[in-house]
Amino acid sequence: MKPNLKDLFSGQIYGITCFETSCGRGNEYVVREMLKAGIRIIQYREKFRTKKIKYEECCQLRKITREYDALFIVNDDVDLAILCEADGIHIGQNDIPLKQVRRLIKPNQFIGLSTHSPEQAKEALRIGADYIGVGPIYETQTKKNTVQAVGLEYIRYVSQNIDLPFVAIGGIKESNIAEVVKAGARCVSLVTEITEAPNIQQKIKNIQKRLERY
Ligand code: TZP
Ligand code: MG
Repeated sequence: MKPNLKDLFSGQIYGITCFETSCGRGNEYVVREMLKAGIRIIQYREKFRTKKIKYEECCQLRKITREYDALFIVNDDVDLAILCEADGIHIGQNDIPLKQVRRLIKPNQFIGLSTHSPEQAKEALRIGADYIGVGPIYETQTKKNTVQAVGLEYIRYVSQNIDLPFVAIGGIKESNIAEVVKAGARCVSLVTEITEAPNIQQKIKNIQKRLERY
């Protein structure tokens, strides 16, 4: 059975790996810090590593996330998601079409799709995405060649019109998370804010406090 993402995405931080911004710390260390601080959704997203290293890291992180009963999601690589028995796969607008990804994965695996506009959100619902990414909310350096920042208005639109779990992403920091939550986000992803933090667990605790307040 697929997990109930509506509940699992409620009031949560969605953790994403990013070796480039992790200040030399390995993904295993960073993910363990996230899990120790209470994050229960981890996405493996590495754009500049060989397939072999990605495979090895995914297998390792799959094991660790199981220890914490956390969801493990692989970005882009459907083959890796299948091989490491990830809970889900996350794809973008320019990846293999969702319908085809569905043919490859197991019935209990879910698919997340990045969206950047109301049209894409409606289409995601129509084609059966299990959850959507909503962003980039603010300008971000993390995603190269990315689309323009979509702003808080898009969060409002999705929270009011699209009946799918979603994660808000892109340029979100401890300092601006309040307005993201106020706009309707119940699940947020802060990539550099967390991976760059000298004390990752403390940073996550601070963000969690702000999430709880709204
Ligand atoms: N998708 C939209 S923006 C983004 C992704 C993967 C990167 C977000 O990184 P940051 O550091 O939280 O701005
Ligand atoms: Mg992709």
